[in-house]
Amino acid sequence: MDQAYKRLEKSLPKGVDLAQAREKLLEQEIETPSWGYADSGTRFQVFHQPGAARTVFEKLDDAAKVHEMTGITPGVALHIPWDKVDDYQKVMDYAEELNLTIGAINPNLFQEPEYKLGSLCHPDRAVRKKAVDHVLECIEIMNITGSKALSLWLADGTNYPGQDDFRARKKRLEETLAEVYKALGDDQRMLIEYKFFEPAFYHTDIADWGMATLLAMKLGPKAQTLVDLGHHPLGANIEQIVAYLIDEGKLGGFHFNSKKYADDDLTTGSVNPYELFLIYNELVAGAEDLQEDLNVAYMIDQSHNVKPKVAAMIQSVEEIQTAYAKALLVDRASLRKAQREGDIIGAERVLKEAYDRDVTALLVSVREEMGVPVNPLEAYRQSGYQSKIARERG
Ligand code: PSV
Ligand code: MN
Repeated sequence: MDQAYKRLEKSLPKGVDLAQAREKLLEQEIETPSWGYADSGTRFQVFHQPGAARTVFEKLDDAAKVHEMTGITPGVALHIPWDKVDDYQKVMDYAEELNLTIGAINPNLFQEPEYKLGSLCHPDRAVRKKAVDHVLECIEIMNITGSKALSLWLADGTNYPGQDDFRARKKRLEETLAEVYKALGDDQRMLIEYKFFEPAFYHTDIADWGMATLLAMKLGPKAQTLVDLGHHPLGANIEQIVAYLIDEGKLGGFHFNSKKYADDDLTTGSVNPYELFLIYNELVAGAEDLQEDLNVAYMIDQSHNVKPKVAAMIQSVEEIQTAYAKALLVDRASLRKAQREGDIIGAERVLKEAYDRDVTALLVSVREEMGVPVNPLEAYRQSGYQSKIARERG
């Protein structure tokens, strides 16, 4: 162990275990999304980036580079049909060659003309069937690729008061979801993602964590809720939502990103790193209290419209890893004591102390053990990969 690590260890409050934090960090995994490597934009413009991945295989190449630099991103989430191919075995084999695995499969229920009035909630039975068939196709892809998570997000909703019947839509959704749920294998799960607006602007059919969780509870143990950090109204206390879901055993997954206004899809930790830390604080406390692995699927879901994509992904992974490292070093005994005694300032100070702590020595030690660069973003920027893909991919 080097000097800096020892200094950090010495500076920690009694009872905060650096070696244990190190072990946890060595186990951390975060999935990256295939679509984060491809050209993307807003509804106003897509700016082409030189070297942006064009095929699922190029996306996997980029994901492999992120994993090579960080050591904690072996899984890649796919979006179907954005990543549709004739032979998924080939995708699987290529991923294996790159030391990657296929992560969550995301059905796309928002880009077909038939889905104007919804997909799984559509008033017309034939459109609902088309949507169900697509999700079943995605479960088939999970079976081939070994994916364990079906990540379900619906654009369903209405734009105007009176446009459709809320309760009828809810019933249709319960029916179609139940059909899909039946097709899941024992070790597969359905992650239900919520979002309070966009593209529907009057109501969305799964608007918040309560609705998603109610659906998940009715469906059964293989259905859980997925929290996308960009999908809450301003001011929503996401860390509380996370704590609630942990307590109910219904926290299934995360989509990490960052927002200033709404679903901005900015890179994780860019606007609100303290919120990210507070979320991790709940995750760490929840796992410690329950004394079990929470089995949460951690994924990134953001679009890099103006930042270079691979570098932006590495930057995000570092933000998440840092937030986790800081949360692992919270002095929980002092926090509980302050809470018991009604010492509000003391309790907040415990959290602030952990948030302000420099965890570089811990991260360096973890990265050395994993055999990855101690400064992944810098190493990537020096690696020449960006100019190589720009040259090769045109
Ligand atoms: C919707 O805004 C969303 O967060 C869902 O997860 C989609 O699958 C993803 O974005 C597409 O980028
Ligand atoms: Mn999402």
